[in-house]
Amino acid sequence: MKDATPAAPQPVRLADYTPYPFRIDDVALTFHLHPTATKVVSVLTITPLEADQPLDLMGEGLTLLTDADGTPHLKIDGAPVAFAPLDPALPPFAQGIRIDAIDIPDGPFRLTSEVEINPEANTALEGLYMSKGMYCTQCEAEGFRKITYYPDRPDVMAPFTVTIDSDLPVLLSNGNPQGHGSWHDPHPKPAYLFALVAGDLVAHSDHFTTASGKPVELNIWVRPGDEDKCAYAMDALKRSMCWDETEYGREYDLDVFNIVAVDDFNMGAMENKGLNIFNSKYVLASPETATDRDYAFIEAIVAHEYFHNWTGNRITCRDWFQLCLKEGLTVFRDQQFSGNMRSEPVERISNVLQLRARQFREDAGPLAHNVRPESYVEINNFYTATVYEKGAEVIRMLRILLGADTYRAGVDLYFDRHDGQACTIEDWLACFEEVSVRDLSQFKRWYTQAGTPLVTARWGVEGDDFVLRLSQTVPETPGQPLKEPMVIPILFAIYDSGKEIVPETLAVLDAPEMVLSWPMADLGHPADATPSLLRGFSAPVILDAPISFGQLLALMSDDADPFNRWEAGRSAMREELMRMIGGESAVSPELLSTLETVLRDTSVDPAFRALMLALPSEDDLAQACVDAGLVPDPGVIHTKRRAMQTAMAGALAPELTCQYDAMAPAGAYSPDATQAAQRSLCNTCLVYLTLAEGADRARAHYDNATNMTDQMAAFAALLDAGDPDIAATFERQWSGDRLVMDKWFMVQITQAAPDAAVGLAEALTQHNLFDWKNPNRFRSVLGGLIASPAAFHDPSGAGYRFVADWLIKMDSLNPQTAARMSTAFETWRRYDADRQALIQTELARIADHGDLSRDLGEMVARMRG
Ligand code: B3K
Ligand code: ZN
Repeated sequence: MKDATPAAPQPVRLADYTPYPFRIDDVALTFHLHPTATKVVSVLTITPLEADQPLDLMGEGLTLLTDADGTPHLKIDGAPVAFAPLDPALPPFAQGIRIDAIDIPDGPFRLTSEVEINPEANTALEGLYMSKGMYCTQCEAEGFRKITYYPDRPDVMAPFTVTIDSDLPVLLSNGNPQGHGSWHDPHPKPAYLFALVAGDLVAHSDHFTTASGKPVELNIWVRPGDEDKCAYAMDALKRSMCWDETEYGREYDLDVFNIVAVDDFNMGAMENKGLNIFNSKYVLASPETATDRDYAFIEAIVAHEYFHNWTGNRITCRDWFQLCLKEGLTVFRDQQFSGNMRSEPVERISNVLQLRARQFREDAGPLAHNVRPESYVEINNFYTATVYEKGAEVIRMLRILLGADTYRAGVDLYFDRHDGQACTIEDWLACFEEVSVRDLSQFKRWYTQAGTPLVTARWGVEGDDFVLRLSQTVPETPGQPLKEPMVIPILFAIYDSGKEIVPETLAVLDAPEMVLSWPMADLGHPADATPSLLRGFSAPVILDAPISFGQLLALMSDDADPFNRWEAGRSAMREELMRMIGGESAVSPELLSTLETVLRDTSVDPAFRALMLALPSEDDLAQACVDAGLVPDPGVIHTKRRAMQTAMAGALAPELTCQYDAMAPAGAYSPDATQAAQRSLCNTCLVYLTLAEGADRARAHYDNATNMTDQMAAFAALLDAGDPDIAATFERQWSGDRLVMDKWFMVQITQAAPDAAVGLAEALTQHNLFDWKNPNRFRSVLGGLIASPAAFHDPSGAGYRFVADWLIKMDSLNPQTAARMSTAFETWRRYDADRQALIQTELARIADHGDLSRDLGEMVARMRG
């Protein structure tokens, strides 16, 4: 289904915000469900807040029904009312309708409308749609307008009553049940949190009693046959409910909390009030079908959506520019939760890996934008790593700067003051200014300036002092040539010969430069004082610190901060790889022996050791080339990275074998962090050992695997080793399991030789199980290729053409999914002139394709610059 939008859609601007001039006191909706002709009856009780204002209601693709006499069914207090299209250049069903001020009563009135919609034809998966015979909805950000005429904006909050008329056995909506198919949600909510689900579903049920003694019924609804895969998600839900009570003092507020798993979903999950809807990938898990990583995602996403009940639902966003108000905060809360449930350092490292891979990449290219953007064409394009992950980093910094207690006091004040409201970043920061009695206006620049700050650190002995000089710059980003200094919390310590000579300290860099110094005498005249900077990654910045290779190896062994220990290892590996990319062949024996020492240290968490053994990604190395003033060659990067892996495998083989054996699973599978950590080290060793010794061990590992984590690791290793039969063997076993087959599609591409991957991806799109209308399956194949830079950037341009062809095709069906995938091209300026020209050709081909969606159109225009 295409959006009927004008050729050049106008941007929406933060500066143009005006409040809605009406209050919606009550919403009563009745759905007569039908796959192709669902009738939606809406009764709105409305109070005008300002005199002489027209009533604007958004609506897209709605057929307004008529009474027997042909009068359109749009009535005020029972009488038909005249209306005009919201945009005079478009028909009323394109964007919405306006009722002239003259036809609006002075006091409260009832507006009724009856519309028809076609869920089966809704391939965009926004609004009311069908997924395998089941009705479901996705309304954030602006999907409710595809269901009924309504002021579909987050600052319009109302209580909803919903009646669902259908023969299907399970009929769900928000709030508390009032009998079969009837629901009442007493908490005023914006329309984007509306949800409806109807289908032949079964529940995995449980219950929870809140801290104040209120019983809550919990259900996870799935298709029959999947009910035995819900236990972990349910456990994660109960732990999340408990955690929010103890850590943030937040209790659940309805009698029932429902989660529904759907196969066709544009993203991970959605926090609809009392009725979370999830991509089945983030609910369903059994040891045989889900990896440890899948379990960790399920835990984090169940928590994330549950935490939105307060940060997002009870307190929502005034407008979509404030999206980070709910998303940054909720990501921070889910990161805290996962850190508490699992290993804090391992979680932090994983978060930073993700931040750098997605957000730093975004910030460095044409799609860079503020954590709080100031204009958009299609809001769905701003559910980005910047809004989510950098938004979470901003809150983490606030907590570091103010301290945990003041942070908690500020959040408490925010909940007290703003419960039931639609708020702004200004409202949020004002709470912290009040409790801390500090001026946060400079800190607010984290919301209003795009780009990753560069912090430069230099140090040395000056006279009788040891001096540390810190400075900052923020790079130019699209539309923002000049930047002001940020407030950057830098946690650091100073080391000398493996000893901490300055304990952990917080420096707040809020000017272009700052100087810190210590009398050498007070430090005991260190011979080689080295700072361990930005501990725990205390700010989302790029650090330029000239730590020598030898000092990096020392910090890799000695730094008391686990994050910086890992970071030192990563920097040492990156330096080594950059030397190899520059033409050197040998891997430093000192680095190899330091890695061996780390690997052997059984006092350290195995998951941490596994992370220490992982090399920077090919995409990281491409950026490292750019930072070093070089043009990255993805093929060379791939070859050199592999050479380093092979060298590590050869040099560390005896210790890798010891650890592989020591980490071998004992007892029944459990997805807990302890066992998952052991498997992660075991399987990391397996990958290296397959490189060193050939495929026999991986084959045995595959045959003996009792869970998907081990099977998948062995499968990937065997593919990498060129096993000719393993893909077919795996397929025979799992062709009936959709989620497992998503992995099968993806991993074949990521493990393929770069010159074979595009051909393989093409062949896989011809496979009878390649259902491109299913976003998970589409992402498996396209995402697999994009995640393999040497293949995607093949000098022939075949990777670019393949992706562009599919973006064009997907755009006509599901613009959101197409637009999201288009970020594959965001780094095009990094590459050589030939690749740039090839990418430009593809971007132009997409842009010139007639009938482009607002979503993909905006993305391509921004990327072309
Ligand atoms: N709030 C949703 C995301 C909605 C995306 C709309 N394109 C999921 C989440 O962040 O929890
Ligand atoms: Zn969220």
